[in-house]
Amino acid sequence: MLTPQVYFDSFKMKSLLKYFVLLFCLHFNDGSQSFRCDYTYNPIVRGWFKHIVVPANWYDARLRCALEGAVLASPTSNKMRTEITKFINVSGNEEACTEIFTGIHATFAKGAYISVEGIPLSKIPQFWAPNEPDNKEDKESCLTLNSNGDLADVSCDTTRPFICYRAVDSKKRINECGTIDPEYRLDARTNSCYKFHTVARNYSRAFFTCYAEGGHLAVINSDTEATVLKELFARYPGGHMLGNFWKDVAFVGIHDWGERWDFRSIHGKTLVETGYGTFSGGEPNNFTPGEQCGAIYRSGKLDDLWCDRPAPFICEKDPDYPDVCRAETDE
Ligand SMILES: *[C@@H]1O[C@H](CO)[C@@H](O)[C@H](O)[C@H]1NC(C)=O
Ligand SMILES: *[C@@H]1O[C@H](CO)[C@@H](O)[C@H](O)[C@H]1NC(C)=O
Ligand SMILES: [Ca+2]
Ligand SMILES: [Ca+2]
Ligand SMILES: [Ca+2]
Repeated sequence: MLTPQVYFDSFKMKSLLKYFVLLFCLHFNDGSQSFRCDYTYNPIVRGWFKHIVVPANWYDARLRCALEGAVLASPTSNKMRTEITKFINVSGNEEACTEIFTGIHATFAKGAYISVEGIPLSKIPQFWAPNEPDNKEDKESCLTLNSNGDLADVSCDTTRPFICYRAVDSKKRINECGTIDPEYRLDARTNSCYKFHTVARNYSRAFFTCYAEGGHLAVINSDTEATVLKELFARYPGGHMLGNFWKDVAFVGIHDWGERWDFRSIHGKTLVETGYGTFSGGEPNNFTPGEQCGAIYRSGKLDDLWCDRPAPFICEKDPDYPDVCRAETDE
């Protein structure tokens, strides 16, 4: 690759115009070859891998990768199979942890196996473990890969470690919020980034979603930040949200941690320490059958809300976390 130093040495011979063209190209590649640093770039498959060692069921594994901006990795080619298998061998020691979930599944229709990217099983190199596939008791619709590179069908509700994969995509750029997700926007008043989720989820799922995106449920640290969130909420009228749920309240990062009425931020501080504790009139009211999770009304004021019922929610993200890494490519 042409470094700026090398370039300056040959500058005399080039026109100013070419210099700017080169600068533009370097800058463009910079965006296209960058991704969050918790992923490792693999030049052989021209993509990024992350090994998630805490076992999850297949549905959570798929969602986690998707929310991180990747896909649940599948051995869709011989190259992918070899590289994923190497990854298992390097990272897994225990016998039980050397089998991972792949993105190959038949959760839409029994027996109709496709990868999460939509590649049918018939186009994928198939090496099966002994006595597999057996669709035991007609309950196995997700495929695992072991450290020999062999597949097996297992129940999607069992848990396995897994690998997320992101192919290099020159069209997607890392934005000012340090993510490829264009819905995160920086607010200069707080120097934080925010995303309003109109797809309603319960508190646990909402927390999971913000976490996977590299953020957390919004923690309101000042009156100013409450105003920022109030303005954000105003951009999403109820008519823009699909589904049957209450559209004037959105989950944020406060919770009673199982201690009724003792609301704290999800980062462990009291609301006073956090910097904002203004509840709406009559709230918190612990409305039947009990409200232990925190939310804001369209007014920007706080409410206690049912944890298990879906609601829209707001994620907050530090523009510098997770770090963004540039791939060592020769382009
Ligand atoms: C991974 O390890 C297994 C045995 O532990 C071995 O059979 C297999 O060839 C290894 N795969 C790679 C890609 O190194
Ligand atoms: C939250 O939603 C997920 C996904 O729909 C569901 O699996 C989980 O049981 C729900 N949790 C609670 C506490 O309701
Ligand atoms: Ca099986
Ligand atoms: Ca904040
Ligand atoms: Ca309430």
